[in-house]
Amino acid sequence: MHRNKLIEKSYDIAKEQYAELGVDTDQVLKEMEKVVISLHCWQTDDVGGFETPGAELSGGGIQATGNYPGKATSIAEMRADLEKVLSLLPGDQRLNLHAIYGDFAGEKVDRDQIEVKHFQSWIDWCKKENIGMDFNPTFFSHPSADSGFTLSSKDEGVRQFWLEHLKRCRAISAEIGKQLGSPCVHNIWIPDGSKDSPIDRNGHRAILKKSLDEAMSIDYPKAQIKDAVESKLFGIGAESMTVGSHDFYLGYAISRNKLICLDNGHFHPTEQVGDKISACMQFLDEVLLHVTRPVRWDSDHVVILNDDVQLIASEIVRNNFLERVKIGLDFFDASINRIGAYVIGTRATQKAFMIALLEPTSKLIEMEEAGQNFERLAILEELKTKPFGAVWDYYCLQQKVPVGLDFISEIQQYEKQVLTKR
Ligand code: RNT
Ligand code: ZN
Repeated sequence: MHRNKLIEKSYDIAKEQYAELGVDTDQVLKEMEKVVISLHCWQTDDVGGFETPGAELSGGGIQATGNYPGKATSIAEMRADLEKVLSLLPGDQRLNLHAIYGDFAGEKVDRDQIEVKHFQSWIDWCKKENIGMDFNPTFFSHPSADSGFTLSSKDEGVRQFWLEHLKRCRAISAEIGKQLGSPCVHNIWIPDGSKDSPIDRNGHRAILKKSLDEAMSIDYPKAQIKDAVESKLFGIGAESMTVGSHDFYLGYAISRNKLICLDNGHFHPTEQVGDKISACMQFLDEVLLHVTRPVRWDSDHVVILNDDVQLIASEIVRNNFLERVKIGLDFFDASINRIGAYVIGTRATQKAFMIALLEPTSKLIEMEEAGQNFERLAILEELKTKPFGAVWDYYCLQQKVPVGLDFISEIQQYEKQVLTKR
């Protein structure tokens, strides 16, 4: 009780301090309702999936490292973990599921055979949790992806197999969106590329374009499915060429009216995804984000509140793009408690949006237009030491989720009671 009083008192003081800068913190708390984060299911089990018992992530230029105990090994465990995560997060979330996580009930169902029925229990779970659901075809961890090419393969049999997978995933996504009454963001990422310099880059890109067009020729209402395409610079074992590069997919998304998925682990280290948003928005209706943290060769460390994520959030908020940007997360760290990884990464992303909302943007633009750039910089620096934490804590209190570090003990307890028994 005493603690809650302190949080409220701190908030009142923070409110006054932000008001001096022209920022209304109560309004910011309301605006946070628009920050909906799609929780990627694959941090629960290191991208293993449930196609076969004990499946592991393999191939595709992505890798989960670490062997921290307690990973989810069944749908029931995964749902329990996600429910725990949801209970520790303020605000609204969605579920982002990969095709390898279907409810296959012990049956071997290959990727070109999946149907809505394999995902019905997930749709029902989302209904129960009152959340929306997003979906992804899985073009890795499969023998037909071993050559390094899927939708861009020159082997027509391989290409047809993956094309069928993609078509089915779109049909499943549309049904998800229909049943849940919220458009399902269906994101296509393929690992296609090559270790050494190929001669026929163009050939593979032409095949990818053809495959995508063939799959997209089936029309679904936008109220049910929103297709996104995700680029990458390189992957492990695909260092010399990635078929689905940023140029390729930006062109594709613009010409086909699709979403571009910007994963901030997929660019040259000095490129900023935050800077790309307003560029893409001139030509696209919507953008999907994969918020992550690249570290050296890895593109998928747990998100923390850093400058990259902050610029992404600030650019979205400054330009009123919240309704046009779908926010997904993409990281998988198997070396720490996985529930902890989710909570830290999601909260860090939410914090970045809250900090962005706590900016007196119009005042800063006025200064910028008047050439008052020293004043602009002074305010930006001052904002860094304003009591953001007090607003954040109050938000968590208001949302009835653990404040400050209180989630640590909850996760430790869950680890002791549930995770270590797996
Ligand atoms: C891989 C992409 C992709 C995957 C998920 C599992 O580099 O970022 O989004 O991480 O599909
Ligand atoms: Zn991604």
